[in-house]
Amino acid sequence: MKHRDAADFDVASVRQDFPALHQRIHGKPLVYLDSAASAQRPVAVLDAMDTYYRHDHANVHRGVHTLSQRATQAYEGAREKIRRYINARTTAEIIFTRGTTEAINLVAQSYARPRLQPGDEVLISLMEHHSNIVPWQMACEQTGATLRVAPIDQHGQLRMDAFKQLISDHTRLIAIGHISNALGTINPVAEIVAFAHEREIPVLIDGAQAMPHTRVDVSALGCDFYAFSGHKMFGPTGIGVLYGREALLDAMPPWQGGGEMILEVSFEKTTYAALPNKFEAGTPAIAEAVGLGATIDYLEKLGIEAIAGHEHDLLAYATQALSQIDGLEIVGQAESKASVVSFTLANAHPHDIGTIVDHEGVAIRTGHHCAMPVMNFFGVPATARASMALYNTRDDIDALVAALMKVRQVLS
Ligand code: C6P
Repeated sequence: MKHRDAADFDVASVRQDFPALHQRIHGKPLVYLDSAASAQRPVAVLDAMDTYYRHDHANVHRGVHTLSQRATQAYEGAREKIRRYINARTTAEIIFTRGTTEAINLVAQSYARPRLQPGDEVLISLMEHHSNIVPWQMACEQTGATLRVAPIDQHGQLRMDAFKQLISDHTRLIAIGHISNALGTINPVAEIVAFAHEREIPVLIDGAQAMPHTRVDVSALGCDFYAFSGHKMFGPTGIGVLYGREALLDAMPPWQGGGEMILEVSFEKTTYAALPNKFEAGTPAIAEAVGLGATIDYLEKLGIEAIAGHEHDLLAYATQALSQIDGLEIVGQAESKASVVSFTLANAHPHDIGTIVDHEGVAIRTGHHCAMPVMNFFGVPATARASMALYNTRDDIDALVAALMKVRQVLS
């Protein structure tokens, strides 16, 4: 994807859109550097959800009354916005889920589980988030299939040679993260899909960390499944999306039963609704879908290429500034990276780092980032992670650096 020049991006005006950023923490201005865990929401998203609840709320797809029709239009309108944004062919391919985790579990249980047999293999990589490991482990345990794990190198890059070698006649599915949450590495997903499809192997992409940073065009990528969460892309929690190719989704059985997903029910036989409803049992997260639709409008207004340009500048600035700190090691130095910097600081446990910088108003995440195999690979129990988004500034990085100096002072 082409970046636009960072100078084109009016970050001061963008920051005005995010009320949560304008507060003091322990008496210091908040510096929010934890967007990879969950991003903040712009007013446009908060307002869309508020307006929906104040004026349009009713259950969807169920009533002929006006409010139910309005709610249905708002909910289905959000689905159409998402379809257009990621360039899916039809709204039948856009399944609302609770988030990335639920989307991956849906594919593991409804696509993989009925197909996998002993001797079959699912291929993932070592840098996956637990949400793109455990569902496959479970499906493999349930079926007798084997989970294969492609290695990474010391820079935190996927070893493509080894990855390709691990693909065999036994590989039934590849599940790969678009961007690593623990390292920031951007994986060559288009190359992986092309290589896999030459061998007729379907590919699921975990896009949780990609949607806030990069253009995602599922038709251009050609992937079979793409999973993401609303809350990492400035939308609400409790909503996410599974994109799936219609032919695959059509052939999959529903994974949860209940209202919404049926055509006809009798005690003898139940028939299922058409896509996408087949996979949306029960009353959905309507306001959250509306909020996610508003997020898409917001991202389209700013332009993802301009956002990426701004973040590219922040990443370079942060990498340079943090590297100057004595005893600080950046974990994950891939050539192609999103605006995530994981690091360790000599003689400081990441949790102590997180607590001390919080007292300086700086929010970062510390821990294993739900990527324990990555921590094991680099031989660390945990890292500190600063993750930047469209509303961060170079001043935020300076504040982090100053807070880390405080850590050194306190712990020395
Ligand atoms: N990563 C982080 O701090 P959910 O929780 O379903 O919205 O997303 C799960 C998930 C899946 N894949 C990747 C690559 C992710 O980064 C995440 C969530 C957060 O890094 C919370 S652990």
